[in-house]
Amino acid sequence: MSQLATFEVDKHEKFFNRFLLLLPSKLQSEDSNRLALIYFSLHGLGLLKRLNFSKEELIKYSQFIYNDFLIENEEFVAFRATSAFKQTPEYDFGNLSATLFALLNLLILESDYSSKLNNHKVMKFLSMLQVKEGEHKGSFVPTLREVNGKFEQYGESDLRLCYIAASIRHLMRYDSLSPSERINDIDTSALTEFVLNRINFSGGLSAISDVESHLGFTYCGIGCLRLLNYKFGPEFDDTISWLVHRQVDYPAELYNFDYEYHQEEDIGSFNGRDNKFGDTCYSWWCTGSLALIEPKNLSLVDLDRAKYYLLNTTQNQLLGGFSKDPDSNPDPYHSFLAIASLALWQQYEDIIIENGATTRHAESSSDPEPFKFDGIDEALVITKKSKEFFQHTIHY
Ligand code: GRG
Repeated sequence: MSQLATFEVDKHEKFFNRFLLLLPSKLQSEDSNRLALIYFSLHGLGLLKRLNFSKEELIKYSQFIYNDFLIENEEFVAFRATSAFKQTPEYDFGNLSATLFALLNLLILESDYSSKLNNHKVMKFLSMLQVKEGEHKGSFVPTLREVNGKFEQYGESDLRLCYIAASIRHLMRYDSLSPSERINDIDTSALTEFVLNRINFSGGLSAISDVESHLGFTYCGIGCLRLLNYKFGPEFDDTISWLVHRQVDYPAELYNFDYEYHQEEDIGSFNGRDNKFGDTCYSWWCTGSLALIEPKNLSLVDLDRAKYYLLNTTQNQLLGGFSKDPDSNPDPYHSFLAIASLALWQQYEDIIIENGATTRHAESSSDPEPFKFDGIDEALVITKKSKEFFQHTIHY
């Protein structure tokens, strides 16, 4: 491993600010993911400790989220994915992931959403989306549609939506209310059971039963359980092992033959499933999952190599940001998750070193002081500052 590349904090700051100002035309089709793109950029800047909005700007941007995305009717409160259909009510519905990203954006914009959003009505939306029977019982669908004046569930369920629902429930503080106060609660036992049933023989989790385990879904299952206060025990040992084996390594003696997925520069990265190339985002989905089960699990992977992959292979030294792999352009999703990973590893550095793995080896004594990130909450994937704002300001 040659010397670690510098972390280009100023360029990353500019990169996220550019995306907040203007989306490239290439991302036109991502309009319905606008709240997610804003989330990656705002929390990315937050982790860099470079979110420097004035009070007026914080209010103005929060107002934009309430005005353009909030849907409130007699039954429920939710956020829409795109304001494009605001004027056409027949297509204008609340969306589960938009609701989560709106709330996470409001937290970092320091808006006390508990004074504006009725938590029972948000939970009503969640309850309406939870699957009540059949093989997907306990899981969630993404949205509702109106048929003959009645709402019905619309879309396919999967583990991402389970994680998103558990996050929203936590943000509505339903886990700190007494059972009699939780008037619109979801069925948390059915949700827990649905997630536990997605664990495959390999230890990884899949979107639906008996299909290939995938790291993104594995994070979502583990994150969902953590947000439901599940206590992880030895039943997750195989999952830990599967997670550790997501890190790509190609010892030359093993790969002297022609192996389709052999790519020297992938060493240290993580892949999403067996026999796939490494990808920046899986640095987060893997090490975030390991930390959610127990932070000392982070010492089971080689974080020196992992850091080298991000800083030297997918960091864009010219434009700022991080790309999916060395051949792609940087984008907000991979940039945020690379920075979230680096912040997580720094946050648990003492535990990692105590348990025998080092992250300090990668830095020589002549290197300048490493950049200090804000902390990260590995369950909600938000800055420590936003988590503190939630704890101190959001009361229901
Ligand atoms: C709060 C950060 C945050 C997220 C919310 C949406 C979500 C929760 C998590 C997404 C988890 C994730 C990455 C799921 C995997 C989705 C999927 C089907 C990936 C497969 O994509 P391929 O086949 O990738 O392009 P690989 O690397 O497997 O080839």
